[in-house]
Amino acid sequence: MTMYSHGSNFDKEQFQRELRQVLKSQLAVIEKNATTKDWYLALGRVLSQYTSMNLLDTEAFIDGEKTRKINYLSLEFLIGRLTGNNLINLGLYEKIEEALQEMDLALSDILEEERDPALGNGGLGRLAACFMDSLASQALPAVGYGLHYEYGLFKQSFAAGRQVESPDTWREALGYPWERRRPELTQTVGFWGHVEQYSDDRGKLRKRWVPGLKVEGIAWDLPVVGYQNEITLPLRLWECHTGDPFDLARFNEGDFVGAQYPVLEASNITKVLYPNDNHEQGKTLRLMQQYFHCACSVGDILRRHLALGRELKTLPKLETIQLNDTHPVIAIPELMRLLIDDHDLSWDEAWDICTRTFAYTNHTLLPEALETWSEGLIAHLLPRHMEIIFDINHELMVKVQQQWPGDIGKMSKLSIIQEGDHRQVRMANLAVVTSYAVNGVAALHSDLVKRDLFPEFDKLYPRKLTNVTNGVTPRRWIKACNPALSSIITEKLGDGWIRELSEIEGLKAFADDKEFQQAFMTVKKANKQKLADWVEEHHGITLNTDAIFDVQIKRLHEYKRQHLNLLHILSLYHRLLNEPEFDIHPRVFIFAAKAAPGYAIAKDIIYAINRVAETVNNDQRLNDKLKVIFLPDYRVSLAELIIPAADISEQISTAGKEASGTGNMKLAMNGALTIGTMDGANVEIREEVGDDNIFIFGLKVDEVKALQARGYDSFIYYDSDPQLKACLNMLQDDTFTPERPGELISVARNLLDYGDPYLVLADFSAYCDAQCAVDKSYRDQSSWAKKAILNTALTSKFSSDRSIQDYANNIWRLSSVR
Ligand code: 73E
Repeated sequence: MTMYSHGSNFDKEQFQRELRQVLKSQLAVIEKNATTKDWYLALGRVLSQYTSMNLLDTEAFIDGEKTRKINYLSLEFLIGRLTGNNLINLGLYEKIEEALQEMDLALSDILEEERDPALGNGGLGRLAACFMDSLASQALPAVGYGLHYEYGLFKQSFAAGRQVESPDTWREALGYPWERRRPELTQTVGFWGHVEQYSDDRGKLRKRWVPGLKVEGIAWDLPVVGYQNEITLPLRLWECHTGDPFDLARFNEGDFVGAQYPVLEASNITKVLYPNDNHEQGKTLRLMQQYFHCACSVGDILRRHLALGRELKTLPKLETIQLNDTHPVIAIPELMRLLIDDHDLSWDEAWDICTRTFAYTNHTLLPEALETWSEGLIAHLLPRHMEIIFDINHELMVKVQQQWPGDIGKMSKLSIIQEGDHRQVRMANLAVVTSYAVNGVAALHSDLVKRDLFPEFDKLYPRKLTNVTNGVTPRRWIKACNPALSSIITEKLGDGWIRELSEIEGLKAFADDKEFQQAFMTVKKANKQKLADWVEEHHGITLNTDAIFDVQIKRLHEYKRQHLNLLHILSLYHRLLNEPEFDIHPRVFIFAAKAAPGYAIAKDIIYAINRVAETVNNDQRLNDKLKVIFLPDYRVSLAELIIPAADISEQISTAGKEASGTGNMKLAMNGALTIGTMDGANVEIREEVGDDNIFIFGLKVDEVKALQARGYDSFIYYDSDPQLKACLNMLQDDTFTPERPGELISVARNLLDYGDPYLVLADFSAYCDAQCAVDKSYRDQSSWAKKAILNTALTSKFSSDRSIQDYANNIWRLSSVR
């Protein structure tokens, strides 16, 4: 068996033969007619033969080891394009590039043909993808479990400045070349129905769930290629298939349409990714997705365990199930059900296994994102699971009574069941009670999880709540997306940093070196030019690469405060036009963000930015000092183009709201300076790079709380700050919407009449001051270069390899299989 890595046993002629063969035999295309797309598909198919073999070999290898395995359960894996990344990790990039060149083909053009698999919304899904890369690259045994959505996150375009959504058919007509269907892994999943009591052979009274409908879960494996180490882990995505389209009983009773209804509902289970980030809607189909995902994944984990002849009681020793937020928490009652009902374990035995198998990561404190499901809905869809949840809650209430005798308040606060007219199941409580470890995703966030979200649980289960600060993979986010930066780093330090990012600290020694500063800034300029060329080609806007490229790229959300950025732009516009003495270094403000389709104010903010951009970009009086561009369809591949070109990274959320952020890490590593609040991982970035190399501003968490407790009144800021007043007034008149005054009024209203829930106005003046400091600082190019170099040199903590090491050491207690 050939293991393809390091490109050591790569045979160029054989590869070229295989490529031509696949083109002709599988795609039915003759070479002289082949389009770049055909070559992309052929290349993907050839390379995926290598990774498929590596995947099966890794699987067999790991099965033979008695180490604990990680099962990473996530409803989202925002993997991005695979071809370029896999080539790098296989160690084949240059070799394939050369082999293709001989055939008159440009690898870079071919790579552009791949559609991003957009199987996630934002940071949470991208984190899961970075973690898989780090698990594979550090040879840790793991499987990623997710869903095989037919449609990923919607495509975004703008019509007259407004967001328009269209479906994302990421697999296109001919399928995605990297995936493999694994029919032998098919799982059966039930829904609805009822619970029966019966006596087993030995006369023991037992329960079983008789589902009203069963569907099939088909496994698709995507290869997660470790960095030049011969390891390939599976990312296993489940696709739902419904079988018999009729409920025969109802059909025979004459209810023709009704008989098909549950099947119609079930056949949509993996149709589409829910497009909400940090917001839960409580839709039945979403719960069905979650359960389908969990039933398939837990079923597969047990299948693997039992197939190796292992006993159930050794499950916690050999498998950990990491829950990526509460979205897969229904896996807990599912495992309890399987252990008790199917495998005849006692409650205590099953509970003991579950409480040593599950670990849970919390990603958000936003109340609208904390999942609760109506008890009635769960009882209807998953009747046995609801019983089990009640039983778990009963035991919890006994424990709470022991800890705080007679304290009804504590009981109602900690209960998994939220009382009220419509009782709700709190998924986070279920997760905390069951899991052996619970972590937040940045130091500040984890402190707030303890202090504000779960103070009582912290008391009830000392040491259970911990922190693992997020990270991003340096393979994709430096090596692959920024080859020019990578080469100058490697020239100075060798290429060890790709595997062990802490080695990049060696750059610190060159921060004052004029020659290296020059090289670093030349790379930055070239990356800005590359972005500018792309923008020119795709959007017809010319960008001045001498300008500061100021970037805010992330989901559109009020708490992320893109509208604070907008207000500052308005203030610059206003001052440039009205204050003859006022001058700035040219600046290009770059936005990219999708808004959830149902999030009206988020869409209004996009519209406002687009209207302002149109006016500002065409105002000749500004002498090219100010440009604003909102790039449509933000996605991983666009991030890979923007991040290397950024001078300034906007991380300006209201303190306490952004759990971590990960774009902040990618941008800093690529030499962008952060302008940010003391929120999420910004706090740790500041700790690493030092105060001189970051622009921190605004209210801190405790100040935000105090201000809100006092009663926040945004009009006070509006009335007392003429600059701010002028900006908000521009949104309310027709400056940006000629002939249609008031079209942007909803944004202003949100900040004034609706109380400014994220304290934009309170932070406005501090933000403008920080931006002023940025402007001043950029004028000294040598000092700026030094700051940028230090950002790259001092952010190795934010490698996802370090995050995974933290999980491995402190939560999973794992060792590498090497
Ligand atoms: O701060 C980010 C964090 O960096 C946080 O908002 C995000 O997770 C990132 C990775 O830890 C996040 N996304 C969601 N919750 N937190 C979420 C919630 C519901 C649906 C989809 C995503």
